Amino acid sequence: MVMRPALINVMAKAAEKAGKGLSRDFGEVEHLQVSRKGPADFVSNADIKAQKILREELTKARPTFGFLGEEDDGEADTSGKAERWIIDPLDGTTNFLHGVPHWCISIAAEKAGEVIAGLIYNPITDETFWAERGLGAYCSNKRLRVSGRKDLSECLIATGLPFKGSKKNDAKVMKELAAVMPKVAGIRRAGSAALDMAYVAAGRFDGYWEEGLGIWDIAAGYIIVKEAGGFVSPMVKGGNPVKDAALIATNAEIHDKIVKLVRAA
Ligand code: LIP
Repeated sequence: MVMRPALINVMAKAAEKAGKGLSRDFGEVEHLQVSRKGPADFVSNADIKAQKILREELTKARPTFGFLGEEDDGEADTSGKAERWIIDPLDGTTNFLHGVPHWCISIAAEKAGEVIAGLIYNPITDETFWAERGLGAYCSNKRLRVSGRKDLSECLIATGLPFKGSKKNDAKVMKELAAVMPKVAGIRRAGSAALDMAYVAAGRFDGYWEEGLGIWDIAAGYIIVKEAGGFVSPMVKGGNPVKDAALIATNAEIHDKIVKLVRAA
């Protein structure tokens, strides 16, 4: 039995409480697909309710932390705080909206501008991916290690593709896809950046790249991949993968090859 650090226990407790509400709401979404307006407003409310629960629980446990959540619309309370939470209460929103059971809650703790701990909770599979700087990465109680695949032709790579209204450079993403796709065993666009990164840490994906994200999508995944022995680079040389919310995350063996293909596209 792995002894989880106190900070991780705080994050896990908050995620599990918010996850209960989201799981209940997710059960409702299927019935709403046929409604004239569809479940968009219902899902938006579910997202906001989850963030409210997370904010209450995390602030109760660590009152000195600032809070940056995806649903804050600029009300980020992080000014002058040495430590802050970076939260995506529902990552994989479009999956959730369509009743696709692949979404999660992502919580990162940042101290002096560096991510020091991350937790990604998937209520559908009851998997809690977590890591704290220097203590390794875990899925529930199982130690996580990235895959050992070296041959790109055997690798499964995830990414995020453009969609109406996304903040991506569509033409560049299509060039990246054209560069990577023919060299690998498969590409997956699963719809949750946080789970994509958790899967790299777990060795399920050998690599992942995406741009045009929010810091809340990838902050937790960043530390989990690194503590699982993976490498994370910015999309643009000299950038910051977390602050830019545009990154390439892979196992240790294929990193340089994937970075070269994506950056040169
Ligand atoms: C989503 C990411 C996904 C990305 C979408 C969106 P959300 O996060 O997980 O990978 O392609 O643009 O950012 O909006 O579901 O929290």
